[in-house]
Amino acid sequence: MGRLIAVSNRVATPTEAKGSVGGLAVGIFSALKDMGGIWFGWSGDVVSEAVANAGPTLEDEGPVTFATVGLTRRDYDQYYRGFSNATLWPVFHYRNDLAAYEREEYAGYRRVNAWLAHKLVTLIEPDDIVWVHDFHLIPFAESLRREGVHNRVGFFLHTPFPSPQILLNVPPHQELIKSLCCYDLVGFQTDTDRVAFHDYIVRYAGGTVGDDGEVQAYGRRLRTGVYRIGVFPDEIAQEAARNESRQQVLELKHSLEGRKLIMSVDRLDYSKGLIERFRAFEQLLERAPQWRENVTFVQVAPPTRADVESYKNIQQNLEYEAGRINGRYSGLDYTPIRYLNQRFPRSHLMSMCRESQVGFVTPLRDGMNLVAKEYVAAQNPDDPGVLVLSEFAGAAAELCGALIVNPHDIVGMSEALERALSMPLAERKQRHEANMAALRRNDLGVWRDTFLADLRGC
Ligand code: GDG
Repeated sequence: MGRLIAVSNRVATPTEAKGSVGGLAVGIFSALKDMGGIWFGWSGDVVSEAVANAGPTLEDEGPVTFATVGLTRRDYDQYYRGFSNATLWPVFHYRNDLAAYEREEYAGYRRVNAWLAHKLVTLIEPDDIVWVHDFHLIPFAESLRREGVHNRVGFFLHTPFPSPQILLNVPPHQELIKSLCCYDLVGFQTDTDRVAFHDYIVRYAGGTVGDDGEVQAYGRRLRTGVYRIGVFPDEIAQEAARNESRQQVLELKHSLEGRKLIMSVDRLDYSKGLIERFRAFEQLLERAPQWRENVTFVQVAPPTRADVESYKNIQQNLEYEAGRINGRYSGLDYTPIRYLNQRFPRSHLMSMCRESQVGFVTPLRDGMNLVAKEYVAAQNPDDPGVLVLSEFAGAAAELCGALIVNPHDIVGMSEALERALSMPLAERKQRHEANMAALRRNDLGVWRDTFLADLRGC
C-alpha cells in the first residue's frame, strides 16, 4: 500500500500536530502516522521570492514528513487573502453581499495552485495517494495532472457547497467546477452540499450524475461522497475532565458566583452568527427577567483573517453590541456578556464547556461545526449541559439531541436558551446520550478511513 500525501493550505507544525490542536489536524496526522507520508502546504510565513522558490522545507517526525513552502506577499494577497478569503469563503457561506471579485486575484489563485503542485511533484511516488483539503486548492489536481501525475487524487470540501444560483456569482464558476472534476473523488460534509454540486453538474455543466453519485462532466468521470467530519469524543471527554481543576477554570467557576453559564466558541467570522447570538441573549434577559443577574454568557472569539475588510467590520460591530447589551443589563457585580477576543489553550476551552449549562452554537452557515461536537463530548454525563444548535450547521443533521434553532429568529433562539437553562436532568441526560451515540458512530477515524478507502477504490 502506498503512502498518503495530504495537502492543505496550512500545515500544522510537528509540535502542533502531536499536541492538542484538535479539529482536522488530528484526523490528517493520525492517517499520516498510520500510512506514512507527507503533509504538504503553506508554512504560514510570508517570505521573499528567493526563499519561496528555495522550498519546500522538509521536517521529519517518525514516518511523517512535513513539507512546507512560504508565500510571497503578492501570492498571499492574491491567492489567500484575495480569491480564497474574500471571494470563495463568503460565496460558499451564502454571503454574496460580502464577496469581492478581482480578476488578478483569481489569476493569482490559479498561479499559486500550479506553483504548489509543481513543488509537490518531485516528492510523489507512483503508488502514493493524494488527499487535498478545502476551497483554497480546487485547481490543485488539474495542476498535478498537467505535471503528468496519474496517482489517485481526492478532494474534501470543509465548507458548505452553495446551491448553483449562489455559485453563479463567482464569475469563473465554470472553470472552478471543471477543475474540481479533475479529482477522482470529491467529498462533502452533508447530503445537501453533495446535492448542490450534482445540481450544478446537471444544470450548468451539461454533465450527468449516476445513482451511485458518479459524475461525468467535462470529459472526466469522478466519484462523489458524503463524509461527515467528527471528533474523537472519548479523548475530548478525558481532556475536559482532567483539566476540571485547572486554575483558570476554577477562577471562572468562582467568578460566576453560582450563576448559570452559556458558552460559545468561534473563530471571529461573519458566518458564525455572533451578532444574532448576542441579540438572542439580550432578548432572553428582556423577555425572562428571572434570568437577569442569574446567567452569564461567555463568548470566546479569537480573531482570524484580520486583514480582510469584512472581518474588521464584524469585530467593530461585536464590540459595539457587547458594550450596548452590557450597558443595559450589567449590575455592580454582574456583567452579562464576557466577550473574549482571544485564543485559549484547547484543554481550557474543553473544561470551560464542561462547566457550562448551555452550549450556544448558531452559525448562519457552517460546513460541519466541530465546536458543536466538542461541546457535547466535553460534558459530564451525570450532569450534562444542553446544546442549542443552528439548523444551518452541518452538525445539525447528526446531533438529534440538540435544541435546533434558526439563527435569524432572535426570539426563537432566546426561547431555546430559556428551555435549555430550565431543562430537567432526565431530559438533559437523554439528549446528551443521543448526541454522544451520534459522535461515537461517526468519529474522526470513520471520516478519515471511509474517505481514504473510497479514494483507494476509485
Ligand atoms: C472549517 C469549517 C468545519 C476555536 N477557538 C479556539 C479554538 N478553536 C477551535 C475549535 C474547533 C476549531 O477551532 C473550529 O472548527 P469549526 O469546525 O467550528 O470551524 P472552522 O474553523 O470554520 O472550520 C467547519 C471544519 O472546517 C472542519 O471540517 O467543521 O464547518 O468552516 O476545533 O475548538 N481552539 C483553541 N483556542 C481557541 O480559542 N485552542
